[in-house]
Amino acid sequence: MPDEAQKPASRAGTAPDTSNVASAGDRVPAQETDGFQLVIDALKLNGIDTIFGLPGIPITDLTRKLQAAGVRVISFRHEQNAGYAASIAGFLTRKPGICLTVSAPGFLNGLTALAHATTNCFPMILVSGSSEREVVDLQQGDYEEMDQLAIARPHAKAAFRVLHAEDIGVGVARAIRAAVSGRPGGVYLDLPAKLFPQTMDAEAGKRSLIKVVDPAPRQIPAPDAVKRALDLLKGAKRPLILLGKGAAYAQADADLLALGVGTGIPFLPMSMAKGLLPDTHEQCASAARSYVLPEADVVMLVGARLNWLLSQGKGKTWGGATPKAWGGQKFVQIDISPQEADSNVRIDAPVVGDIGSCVSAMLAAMDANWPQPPAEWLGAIAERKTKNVAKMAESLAQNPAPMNYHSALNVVRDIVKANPDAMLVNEGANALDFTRSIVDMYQPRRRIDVGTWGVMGIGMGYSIAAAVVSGKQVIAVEGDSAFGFSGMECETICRYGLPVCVVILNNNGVYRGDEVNPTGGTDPSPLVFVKGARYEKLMEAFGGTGVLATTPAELRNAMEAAIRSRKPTLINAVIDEKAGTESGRITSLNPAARKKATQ
Ligand code: OXT
Ligand code: ADP
Ligand code: MG
Repeated sequence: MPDEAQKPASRAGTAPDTSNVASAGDRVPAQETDGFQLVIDALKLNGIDTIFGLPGIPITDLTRKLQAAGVRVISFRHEQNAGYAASIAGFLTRKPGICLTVSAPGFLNGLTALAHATTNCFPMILVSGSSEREVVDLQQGDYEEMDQLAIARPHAKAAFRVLHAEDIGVGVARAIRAAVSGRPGGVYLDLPAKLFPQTMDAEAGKRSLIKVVDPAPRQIPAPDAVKRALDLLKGAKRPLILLGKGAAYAQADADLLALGVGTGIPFLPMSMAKGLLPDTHEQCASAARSYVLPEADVVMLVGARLNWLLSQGKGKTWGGATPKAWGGQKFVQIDISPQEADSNVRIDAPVVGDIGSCVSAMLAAMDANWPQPPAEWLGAIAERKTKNVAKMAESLAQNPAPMNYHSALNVVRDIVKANPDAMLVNEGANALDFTRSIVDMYQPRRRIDVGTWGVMGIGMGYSIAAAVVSGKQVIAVEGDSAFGFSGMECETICRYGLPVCVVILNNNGVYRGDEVNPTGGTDPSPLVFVKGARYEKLMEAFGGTGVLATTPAELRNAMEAAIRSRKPTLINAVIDEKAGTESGRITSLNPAARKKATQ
């Protein structure tokens, strides 16, 4: 260990504000470097060019120095939104998204997003400053005292703390590898305040940094596993390919398309896999979902887990006789996690590896005369699809006043069709579920939403990250409740001048806006908000454009103008407050509603 690094770092006291160290940091002698600089150098060496965060003790100076060093620092109004931004940046780029926070409360604000990243298999690193270890461990009441590492560990794929400047290189390298290798996830990196001003010899510091080689190594599937899967698919009478967000993350788009088209097997995308193959593709079975799941005899899952979103692979959704009964399908599962198979029902042909390698191995092993699925199966699906599409077309053609979800989303559907490259962010309950089925997606990784937890609050963080990392137009379709979780980030959107068009489907409440207080008291129902709230003024307050839209024509004009101008825009689309249903399409998961339904 170099002598300099062994020196006890100068204690910043119980309130270790290093924000004054800017000038002191600048005075680090040329032959020396410090913790601030090593963190920046380690990140830059590994291609990190953007940080999402919120400054304060002890990382204020780190944010300044990162910016001075050419790293883009996107500064948020709340750490949770910065964390969601980092998580989706990781999903979109396959590089760990970095969220930088202060200690205890800032760390906790970011922690939800870290857990969200782990749950959704997104690579993210939450980097938090922390307080004086010795004081924290003796619980002597430090400024923002908290044992952050211990708290982060159960919510992260891995958690590390760096105590010495010469270990920064290893700490950052370990965090990057843990986030992106194998099944991606959230990683916590704890950087105590007194690490930053620690100095060491500059040359030794440089040598201590690690540029991670091959951070997400390919994982090649075993040839016999590939053969087993192909044999099962080939023998199927009613095969189905189910695409999940792991398939979108893998960025193996051309091979997936080749596999889909080559086998002729109908495919069903989970919400964030929409667009991997266009929703308008003739093999897309989205409009026949409730038909294909119970009817298919062999289902190949590609980067999708049989969790609650797929009824754990059993029960009525899959044709099982009782809620827990297996429907009789056989499953192929392509996944990078060897432990995923059999987590709910038997997987007859697990294919363990990265999706890119697995799909290309399958393509290579398929013979030229691969049989197309039986015409009877394809015909039955087409029939169901035609029926459902016609039913939807009928609803979309109506023009009620006030607008309902269909008439408003019919506009969004047209705008997305005309701008297939735009990013669509989506949250809410009815606002989520109707958008998913009404708005077709045409390109991979263009739809990002509430994910595995069905979490509200991702809206503005996702929008900001999507605009920042892709440079594309963002359209965020938001329930009015959902928007409230991150609405203050409209200021961030305006501050950075991002091309984000927020459309709030405003029905005055959670699910519906027409509930009343059963006691007749003056407090409103817990499910409703101020009637006729003027959300558009929030964007105007920060210099963006705000529009109140009460008709589809007004909504269309406002969206077109937003996309033309690329100016931050918020459109408050007024929806009939009676139009929604409780919990959207997952009413059955709601205990009270379930009770009512069975009474
Ligand atoms: O086959 P059938 O006949 O069944 O028909 C299906 C398809 O075939 C058909 N379809 C089509 N037809 C024609 N053409 C096309 N193109 C087409 N495509 C599909 O349509 C139907 C439906 O298809 P779908 O959607 O594919 O199928 P289905 O059965 O719905 O799929 C099942 C699921 C489970 C995969 C799907 O439903 C799904 O992905 N669901 C996700 C649900 C979810 O995550 N919801 C969010 C959570 S709800 C609740 O928790 C909320 N909270 C609590 C809360 C949360 N979440 N978080 C935090 C931090 N705090 C609190 C809150 C507060 S929601 C919420 C706010 C709500 O209020 P808002 O104001 O924001 O929103 P509003 O409700 O609008 O007021
Ligand atoms: P969805 O919600 O869309 O069904 P899930 O989040 O449930 O998707 O599933 C994603 C799955 O994809 C996870 O099991 C994860 O291990 C897997 N996965 C993520 N990235 C890859 C990859 N590059 N190769 C293979 N599997 C992956
Ligand atoms: Mg609502």
